Amino acid sequence: MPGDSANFEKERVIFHVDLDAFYVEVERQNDPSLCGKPVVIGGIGPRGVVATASYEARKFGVHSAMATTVARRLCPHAIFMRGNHESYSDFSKKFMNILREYSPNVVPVSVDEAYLDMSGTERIYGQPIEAADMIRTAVREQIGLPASIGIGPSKLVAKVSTEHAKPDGVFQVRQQEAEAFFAPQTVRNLPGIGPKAGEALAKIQITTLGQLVAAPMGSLRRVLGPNHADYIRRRAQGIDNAPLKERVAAKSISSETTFEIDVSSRSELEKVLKKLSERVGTRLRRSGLQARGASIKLRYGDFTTITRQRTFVAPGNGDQLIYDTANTLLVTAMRQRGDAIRLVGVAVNGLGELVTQLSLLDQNPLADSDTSKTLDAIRERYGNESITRGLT
Ligand code: TTP
Ligand code: MG
Repeated sequence: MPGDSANFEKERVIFHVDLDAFYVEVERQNDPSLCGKPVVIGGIGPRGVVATASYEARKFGVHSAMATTVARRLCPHAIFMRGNHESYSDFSKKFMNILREYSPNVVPVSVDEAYLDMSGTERIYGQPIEAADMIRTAVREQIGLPASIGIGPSKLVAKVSTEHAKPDGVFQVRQQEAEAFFAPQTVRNLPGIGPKAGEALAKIQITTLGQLVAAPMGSLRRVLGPNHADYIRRRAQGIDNAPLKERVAAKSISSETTFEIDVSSRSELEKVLKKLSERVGTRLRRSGLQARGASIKLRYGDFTTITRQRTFVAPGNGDQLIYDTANTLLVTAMRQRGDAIRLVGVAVNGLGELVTQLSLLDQNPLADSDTSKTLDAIRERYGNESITRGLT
């Protein structure tokens, strides 16, 4: 029947659901006097970093990952507070459970974000926009949090649509509209283009996705690498056939620094190690993960490189735990070889199974692959170099 074949060829309906100013809205549930006010959550010490800001504070330019001191300057009248991570995990779990009532295929990608395959649900929930409103209402009524939903024929298009849905809205882009929707956006808006690729593209005068699509393939291959260029170009055209769930090997999160002048002072190395540990810890917690161990990487002046690894007594994701472990490794390594160091790196590993412990993904038989999605989301945000596959 013609109707059936038309149905068969219909594009997928993928929802990307993301809570608005998640940490702030949880705090507002606990303390309604915070509603309507500029609120900044994050480290409040002199070296603290903003985890997130309410939309009232964002108007002043405050955003995630900014130094809190800068945020204070931009928005001095904001309420600054430390987060309450247990509460966020709790809300996250409830949020994911609500989503599971609407689709059997829910893939969490971070604490406040998930993909849902809503293909073929029109008979039950009506048009995608109506279904999205239903989900948003359910989330609002059951846990009090505002959610935004991007709707697209793929994860890629749905995710980018969410940015246009925010705050507290829905935005749908169909496959035939995707390329035109992407064209005026900056290349960094495309998940998959990290800071490094962004810079490399800017050097050849490519700043928008439309320019990327129009550029000669040869230039793209030179800048992005021969294999990656085709993939990125297809994505820039709004084409993404990736299934909702993909199995990827276990990963680690790492951060490293190369010194301009080789360093042999232990206190200076410890200072850097601390910063790197915090960076890694922030990414870990943000993605709702914990680690089983940490490692350090040291490169000496003569370019010999060593890595040293240690398992935590119990899994965790705190900065102090990561730093203490990394520092023990550093001290031991320095005792063995006291030469000046050119590069120092910190990584955490054994991330996979611990998502289940956080209860983010319970009831989900594919927890492992969902973990990798979380990592993908981080990689999309920070660029490929921030996350590497673990060797074990
Ligand atoms: P996001 O979904 O990126 O941000 P958000 O929910 O606060 O705001 P919106 O989605 O409306 O833009 O991240 C979810 C939570 O993760 C956020 O509330 C705090 C935490 N987080 C960090 O701790 N550090 C970060 O750099 C980012 C981006 C988020
Ligand atoms: Mg969010």
